[in-house]
Amino acid sequence: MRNQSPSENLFVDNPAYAKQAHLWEYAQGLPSPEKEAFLRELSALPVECMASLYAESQAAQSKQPPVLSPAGFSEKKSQTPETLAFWEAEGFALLEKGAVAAVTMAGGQGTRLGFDGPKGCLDIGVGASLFALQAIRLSKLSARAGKTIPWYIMTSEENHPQTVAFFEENAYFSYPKEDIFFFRQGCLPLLLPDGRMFLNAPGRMAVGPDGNGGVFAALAKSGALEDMRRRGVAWIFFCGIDNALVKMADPVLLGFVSLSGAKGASKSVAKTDPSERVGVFGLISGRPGIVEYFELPSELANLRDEQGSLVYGDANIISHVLALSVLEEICHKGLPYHMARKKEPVFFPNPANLQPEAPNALKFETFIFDAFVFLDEMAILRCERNEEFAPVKNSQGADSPATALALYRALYGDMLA
Ligand code: UD2
Repeated sequence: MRNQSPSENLFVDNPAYAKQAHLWEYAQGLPSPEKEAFLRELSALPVECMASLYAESQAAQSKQPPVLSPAGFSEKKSQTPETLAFWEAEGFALLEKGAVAAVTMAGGQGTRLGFDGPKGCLDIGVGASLFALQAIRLSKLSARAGKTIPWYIMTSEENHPQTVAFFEENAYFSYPKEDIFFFRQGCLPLLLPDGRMFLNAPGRMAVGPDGNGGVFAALAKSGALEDMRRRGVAWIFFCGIDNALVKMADPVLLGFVSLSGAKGASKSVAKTDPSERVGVFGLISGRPGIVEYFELPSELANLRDEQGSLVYGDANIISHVLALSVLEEICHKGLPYHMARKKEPVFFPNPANLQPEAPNALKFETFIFDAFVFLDEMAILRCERNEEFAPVKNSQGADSPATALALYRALYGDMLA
């Protein structure tokens, strides 16, 4: 099936395809060779997978929420200078051995930002793009360690060409080209509320990146995981592209996890208020995990302890470290899918809606932090928000380039750091 166009009887015999029969009709209206090309694209789409995801999403409304309990954390500001220096020295020893890789997950569509192009190309106003800031930070660490940190950058099908071109136009920000590895994540079709796949432009199926949890399969499939093994990597630092203060491959975090005995660690910051759009750490049915902001019941989001602090107050800032051995286990396991509603132009089927004003499509994605369930323990290091977290999510208001710039300037002034 994968290597040939679907025949009409597939749309009659296979229930998963029957729901997508409108796409067969659309193809019949195309002149050759567009028709053959479209049917070939259709044959490569995971139609059965989408049918089961849709069925699960319809049943999910009745699903019991997870049993959540608070996760312990270590607070960075409570540590003595000697302890922090010890963690940092341990982290640098790993960097000097070449035992650490950095992975930037930059395949998101950045819809809320409204920026035309990959989000990493955006300069929030410091005189360098978000990609450049990460390159500067990795370069400084590599120089201090005397060893270049291999840097793996996840892109999506949609933003891959622009991302690579941006690095080439900027001479890889003086980072050794042989130590930068771009790899594409997978993509999935979006669905209309009735479960049908659709086109967002003439001849173009509406598809999107499969979530930052797609990083594991993409690392394995692209050869990046093998490249890490070949380089002797033992620990992998994961971050997003949209935190202007991210401490790339932070030696303190690396030492913290290496000395903790855990095979994974992550940074948190104290959540500002119950409604903040961040995932929160916790134990989900006793296993390490994070509950995403749009899945945390409001009574838990608002739950406070006797001191008045939020019980689920450790916000995820996407600064994770995982042992390579854990990665090799995760890459062969599936992660659960989460469904979100988003605005997506609909060209076909009718009624066409090329500028939806409200979310009109279902998007399915996996989350990197769902892999934490495979860890017996996740060491959490609660850090200071003003030193570590300046999200760039929205074009205006909270978590915007302007708020991130103010946080950046407060910490670094006019320096590029
Ligand atoms: C993310 C976290 C959330 C919170 C918040 C803080 C996840 C799943 N959620 O929410 O818990 O901490 O950030 O800033 O991590 N990305 C990809 N491929 C994709 C989707 C996303 O590479 O298919 C990247 C994206 O480029 C960005 C990061 O993952 O660097 C997070 O983006 P998001 O939009 O998925 O998550 P967000 O901001 O809603």
